[in-house]
Amino acid sequence: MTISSSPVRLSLDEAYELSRDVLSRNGMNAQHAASVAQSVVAGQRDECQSHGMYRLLVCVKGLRSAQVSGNAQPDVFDVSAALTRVDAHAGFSQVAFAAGVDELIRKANEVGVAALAINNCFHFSALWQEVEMLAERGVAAMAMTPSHACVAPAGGSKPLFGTNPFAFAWPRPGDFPFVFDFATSMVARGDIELAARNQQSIPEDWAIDACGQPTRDPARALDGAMLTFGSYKGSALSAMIELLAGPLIGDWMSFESLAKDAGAAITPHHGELIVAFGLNKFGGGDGCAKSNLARAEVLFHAIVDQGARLPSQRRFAARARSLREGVQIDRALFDEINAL
Ligand code: NDP
Ligand code: PYC
Repeated sequence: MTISSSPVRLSLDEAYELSRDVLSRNGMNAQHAASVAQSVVAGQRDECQSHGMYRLLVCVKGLRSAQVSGNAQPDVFDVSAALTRVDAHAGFSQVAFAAGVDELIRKANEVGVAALAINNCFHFSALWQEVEMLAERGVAAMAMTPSHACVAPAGGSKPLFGTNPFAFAWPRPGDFPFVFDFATSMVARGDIELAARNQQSIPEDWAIDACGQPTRDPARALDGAMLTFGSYKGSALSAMIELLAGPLIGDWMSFESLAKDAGAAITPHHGELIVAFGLNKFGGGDGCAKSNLARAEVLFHAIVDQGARLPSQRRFAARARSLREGVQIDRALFDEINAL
């Protein structure tokens, strides 16, 4: 028998059906399975490997641990004219976001600025998915969330912060929105996990080992502490995310999420904060939104005109490729997913 190690190519529909089936067979209801499958396939489609179908492994681990609910029905609370809160009841963040997003947009357009606080969710997804969708629906938006403690504050050597991503999107009429989305660590932890799976070394400035020494070994990095990007600047941003998407919204910080995990190594359990801005209320009101958007275009063109690229352009190009050709998955990962 020949054992193939070549990557597997799937159409987007096949990737979605496989992901949804794996999640359903492991206890998710139809709504959860559809929402989470859509999210991991979007990651795979945009060639964000660390937040693509690889995440099915940890999703299933969480479902099997019975700590994650695959059938929670989120509750939506109309807290004030500008604030909506969703209790995910220990379900995945994607389902909670879907429950609150319409209210967030409505309030941002009515008040000018609005927030969606998601509590009590298991969170693993890339944040661009949410802010990009918000910008496509006409509002500017930012999102942030903690994770599990695995990043040392600048100047320290022990895991305290999560990889704490921050994402922002701005609508561009007739084009993809302007979107950036980054971990406040040097890189997402998922990329170090993938390097460990593939036995690849990592750059020396990503992490330190358990003795506080720089390391290129992903396994040692996972046992040690990751580093923030931009030294003390990324460190301060990461702390801000802990505060705004933690105590401000009454939810766990990364070190608390990790303590609750108690070695189970499942998806982090905490909250998320999303803020949206209604362009029709700021900058002179409704009549000025169009010309304000046009002025923003001058900035984007000036970036590109000097040879720089806009964030997310790699992703959008990958998306176009995947829509044409389907997605490619590492054979070992494909086999592991099938075994689930
Ligand atoms: P990257 O460093 O790969 O990319 C960060 C951003 O910078 C992207 O928007 C990227 O766009 C853009 N970018 C990259 N290179 C350039 C360039 N040369 N010029 C302009 N823009 C550029 O991402 P990270 O490793 O920091 O994070 C990866 C993902 O992990 C994020 O989506 C994040 O949400 C997710 N994550 C989720 C967590 C969670 O708890 N849920 C925790 C941590 C991370 P492009 O994609 O087009 O390259
Ligand atoms: O890749 O850093 C990461 C991550 C943490 C939680 C989800 N993704």
